[in-house]
Amino acid sequence: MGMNLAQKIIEEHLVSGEMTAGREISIKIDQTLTQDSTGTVAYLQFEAIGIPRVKTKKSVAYIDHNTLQAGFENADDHKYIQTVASRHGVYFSRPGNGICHQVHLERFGVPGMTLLGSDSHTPTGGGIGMLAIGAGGLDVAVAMGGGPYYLAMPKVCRVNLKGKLRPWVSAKDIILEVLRLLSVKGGVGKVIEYAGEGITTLTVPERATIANMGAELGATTSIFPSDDVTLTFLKAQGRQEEWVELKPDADAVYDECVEIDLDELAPLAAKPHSPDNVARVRDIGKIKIDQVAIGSCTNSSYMDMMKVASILKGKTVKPEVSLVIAPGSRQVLNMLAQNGALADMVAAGARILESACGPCIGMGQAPATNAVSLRTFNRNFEGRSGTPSAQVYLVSPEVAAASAIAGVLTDPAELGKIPLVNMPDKFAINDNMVVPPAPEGVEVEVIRGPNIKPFPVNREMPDQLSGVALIKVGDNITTDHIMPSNAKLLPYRSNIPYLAGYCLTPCDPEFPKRAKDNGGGFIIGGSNYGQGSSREHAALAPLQLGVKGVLAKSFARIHMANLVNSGILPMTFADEADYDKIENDDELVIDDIRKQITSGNELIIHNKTGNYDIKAGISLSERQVRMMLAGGLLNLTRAETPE
Ligand code: MIC
Ligand code: SF4
Repeated sequence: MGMNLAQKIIEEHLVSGEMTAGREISIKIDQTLTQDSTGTVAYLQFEAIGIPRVKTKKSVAYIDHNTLQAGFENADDHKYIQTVASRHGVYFSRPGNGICHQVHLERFGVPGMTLLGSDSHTPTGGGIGMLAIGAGGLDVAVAMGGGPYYLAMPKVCRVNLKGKLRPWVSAKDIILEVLRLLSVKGGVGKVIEYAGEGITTLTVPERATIANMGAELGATTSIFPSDDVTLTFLKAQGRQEEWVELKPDADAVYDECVEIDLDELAPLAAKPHSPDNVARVRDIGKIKIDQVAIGSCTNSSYMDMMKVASILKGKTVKPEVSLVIAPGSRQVLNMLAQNGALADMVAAGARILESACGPCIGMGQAPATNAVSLRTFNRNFEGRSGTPSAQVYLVSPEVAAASAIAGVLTDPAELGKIPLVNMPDKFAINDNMVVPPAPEGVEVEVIRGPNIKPFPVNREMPDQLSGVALIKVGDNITTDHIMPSNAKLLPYRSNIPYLAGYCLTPCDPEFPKRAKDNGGGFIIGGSNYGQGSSREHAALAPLQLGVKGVLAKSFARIHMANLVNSGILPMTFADEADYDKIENDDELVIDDIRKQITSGNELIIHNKTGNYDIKAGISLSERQVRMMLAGGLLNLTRAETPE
């Protein structure tokens, strides 16, 4: 029986386990990446593990999220990351060098290698044929130390692309179509593997756009083959020697198949407030817009920017619209500056931002009250832009630029003939903003600012878990709800005690106080609880507040792993009708919890207030059970690492 591409790479990296879907496996990690908003805690954890030098083939620390320096905090964190990276063998990509995923694709990604990143959009590397996975910072810290990465063996879903995109339809529309078909839960437990004649028409950056936003499907990752198109890209990046051909066997077997006819696609948009709320731009109609933001790790490549520049050339942005553009990397920005495209953008009235995440994570450019904002980004969760009343639509760069000129949501086909934009034969290569680690790391002094506080570590699991139901939330709660991130809060990513004061406040402003007053307790969730980012702060902040367990209808992959890593018990309703019965402030008791979680995959929770029992499922591997008993991954790693 033939193997698909995901299986081939997994097999080549398999450290333990059986490659049966759903079973726990562990794989060797070749490369890691961190960014600054998850990086500080990841490196604090790496230091706590106590391994002097990273053991990966390449580890890179990027500064791209917390670049707004309204106080000393972010700059202090950057200094910490720079020095800790140098000491322990990690390359450091300086602020201004670009968004981690874009830069990694350009300069470091290697087909066939595994990449683990402390950011949920790490799967962008799938565009170049990597098995690239997003994870919590602690998992990345363990991988930097040479430990394998544990995950459930994914199912593999083949997305067959037929035909060729029509003019003005772009890679963003392909992934929006996949989201429309599969939904934000549709990828959970799966790798999305792209195949079919249609992929040969897509460049590596276009493939990366698609792989990137596979994160919004909840997928473990997404991957494209490594073919001639990949070779052309690597050549243009001066890295052709890193190319290998990678493809599925001709008789490869897949768990699921979906087909998309590229000729049929039209420009699409994800409407507020979910990336799968997708409709045709023409069907949504010419709604008036207030802001257009172009950039992010989804759509900030050279080609994306060139398309935008050619649409803007000689035009003026509507007076009612604020257009901001953040090219994804310094390489892109440099090339735009050299060939004059940047001047076309500026002349049209675009506000140019530095090459960083910026507005995508609410770091500036929060829209006006009730504003309609078109963004080429990947997430439009309510409030993520920094303005709770804003209406954010996710679109392609072509739709964004055409709309900025028109002042209303516009199908770019109305502009007529599509401008010709070609992939360059050679990108402008200059790695002088990547600082290699010190050869003798021990001599580097790690500089820690006053905002860096110790992160919480759980205790061994007691025999009984008890506490009140502190909050009951609905379906698809994102990590942006659990641990909001915006320009005001991001500087506190290395100060969990402070950050915890904002935990779950978009759902209930009183949550942190109630958790503290009750000495912790339980969170009751709906389905797909914890979708979105990889931030382990969404587990560490609840831990800081004494949360002991989360009882939900289902969980998103990375968040569930982060809960277990923190020693917070994720449980699912055996009977979803119990979700309706349970109420805020109900007192819950789980007796003999150590025994219950060791002996099976179901446990009994007693609702003392209602005087009834609830059956809950626990889906933990044998290793995760040990982790829960030890009070989290750090405790387990310390306990199981020989002196
Ligand atoms: C995001 O897009 O939500 C982030 C900010 O990049 C996060 C990481 C973080 O919270 O720091 C992610 O996607 O993992
Ligand atoms: Fe940065 Fe946005 Fe990409 Fe997250 S999704 S890495 S915030 S650009």
